Amino acid sequence: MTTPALLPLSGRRLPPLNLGASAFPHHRATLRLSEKFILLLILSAFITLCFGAFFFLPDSSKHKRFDLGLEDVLIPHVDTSKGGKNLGGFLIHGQGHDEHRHREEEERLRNKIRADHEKALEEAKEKLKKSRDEIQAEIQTEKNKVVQELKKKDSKPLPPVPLPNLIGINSGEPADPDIREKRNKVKEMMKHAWDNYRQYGWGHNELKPIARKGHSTNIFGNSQMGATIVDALDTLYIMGLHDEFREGQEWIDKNLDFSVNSEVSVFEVNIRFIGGLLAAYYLSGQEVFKIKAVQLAGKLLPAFNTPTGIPWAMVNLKSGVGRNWGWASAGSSILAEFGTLHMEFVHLSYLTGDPVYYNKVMHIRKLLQKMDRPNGLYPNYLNPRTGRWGQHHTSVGGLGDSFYEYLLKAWLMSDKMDTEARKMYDDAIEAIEKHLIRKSNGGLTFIGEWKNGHLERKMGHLTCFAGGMFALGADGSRDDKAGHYLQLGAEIAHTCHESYDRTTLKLGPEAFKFDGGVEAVAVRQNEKYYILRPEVIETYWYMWRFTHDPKYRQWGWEAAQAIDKYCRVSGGFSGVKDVYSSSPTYDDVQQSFFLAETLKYLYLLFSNDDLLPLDNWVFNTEAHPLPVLHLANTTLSGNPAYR
Ligand code: DMJ
Repeated sequence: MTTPALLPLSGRRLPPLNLGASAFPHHRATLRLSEKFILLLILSAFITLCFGAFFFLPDSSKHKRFDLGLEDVLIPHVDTSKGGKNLGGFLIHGQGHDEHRHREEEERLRNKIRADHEKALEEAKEKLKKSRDEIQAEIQTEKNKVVQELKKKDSKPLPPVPLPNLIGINSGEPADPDIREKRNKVKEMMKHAWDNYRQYGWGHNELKPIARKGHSTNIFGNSQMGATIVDALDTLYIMGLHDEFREGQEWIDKNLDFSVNSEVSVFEVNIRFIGGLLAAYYLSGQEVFKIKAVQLAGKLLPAFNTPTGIPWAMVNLKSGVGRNWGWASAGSSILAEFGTLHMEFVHLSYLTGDPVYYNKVMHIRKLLQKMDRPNGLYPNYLNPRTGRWGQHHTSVGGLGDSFYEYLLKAWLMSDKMDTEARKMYDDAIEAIEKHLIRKSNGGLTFIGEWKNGHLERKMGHLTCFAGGMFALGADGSRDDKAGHYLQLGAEIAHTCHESYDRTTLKLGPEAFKFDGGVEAVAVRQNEKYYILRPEVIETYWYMWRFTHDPKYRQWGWEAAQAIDKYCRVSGGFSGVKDVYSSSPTYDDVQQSFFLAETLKYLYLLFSNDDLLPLDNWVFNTEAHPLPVLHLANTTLSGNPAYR
């Protein structure tokens, strides 16, 4: 019987090879030469091994015992009649009797090896009878088994950790019908954003609401990591959108895979994915989120392999190779990126009991503490190879912002135990007030940018988050200046509201100036866009929580209405290119932070304060709530096993 020759993968046809009837009497071999060669090699290696084992087994007469895991030496027994001694319930046999037993045992083993050998030969013969497809299918099955095993190993439950006090995750319903209605409207907007993403962009990072398809940018690398799903989870949860939450959880469980050849932003992945997963874990208690967060964190760790330990901006999740953005001053890492890892990394150490994450972020802090700061300011750029500052540019907006935020929040998150972080925050804010914060001619307080000894009188939308930060840091401030910082927060909130109010759409531009008669207005065309950013609403919410001044709810409602009127399209929500134009064009992107932050802060603004109270929760820079860790009298690790 002959079978047709197989076509090798290379496409070159090889003649069939007959291994000979003596080796395989009933079958003429029809495998490729290379396959046969490999099989023969394996076979001969196996035979050599068996014979080797057979002849070189230890000689039992020279040894009192050889332990093959058999019960030949210590046998639980109490019968002492055959010359053995009973020691504590185990019988130790006399020597003559032993030798006889060992000879028998040796014979038994020889027979076993012979039988195994013959069985293996039979199996190998069987294998050669199979077609190439059958063999490949078997190999694939084996591979799948290994992958499954690895997956199981990877998703092993982590050691249980006592969860911190999770207060206020299901509350916040306002009694006032007007406020309730506004809150419901925000929830409806969330549903519109989610449903359209669900329908047109599911699994993609973001949505193009006009083209009605998936969207992504280089911060997420080149793979579909479902950024919107992960970013939106906790908002869905607090809004009580539990079916949607479950859909997201299911997608994450089945599809979120970090073993991809994709170069991602360490900062963005940390704040959106790790922050989002951790918050979802704390709110829902579902292990899958914690496991995924830890898996992902493991993939980010190679980014820290730099001469200084200051991480690269980007890392390839598969290879672990890191690098920095081409545009960043002389190959520098960015302050707001490497300085915005602390909250998530401390929680990772808490949940896993593994100090590796904590050590990484504390190393960054120690390094920064040792460095000279021009005018007490932190420049935005730091070279991870040399450990020297790059261009002397300081900003509380883009490139700097969340570094300051995380100093304050590290202190809050540690139940105010991390006084080192608080001191760094106080020092930094003092220098910022001195050099960057000014009042415009029209009386608007603004935060400018410091560029090589010169103050640029321009403020970014991103900088508007600082109003909320000043208010949040007021309590506990140096020299008891709580009133001063709450006031500063209110002034920034007012300025940012003006930047919205002075536009046609009542939505804020990306950046606005305080120069030559211009007050809180964008001048350059490429700074007139609004991309669904949260910072101004974020500040309204913090100010509302600390003052309960109704104007903050009023301002928040104005923003919500403007978003609904000008950014809502039938396929979701889109950014607009010019907030001063009465017929705006869309940028056709529904940013994941719109669901994570903008809509969450709006919802919280129209909820009672008992929803995620600030004494118990600290929001990461992507608005993902993480619980305060009450670490007094304990170590960082929440797991008693590590204490
Ligand atoms: C968000 O991803 C985060 O708030 C980040 O800190 C900076 N800005 C965007 C939204 O504007």
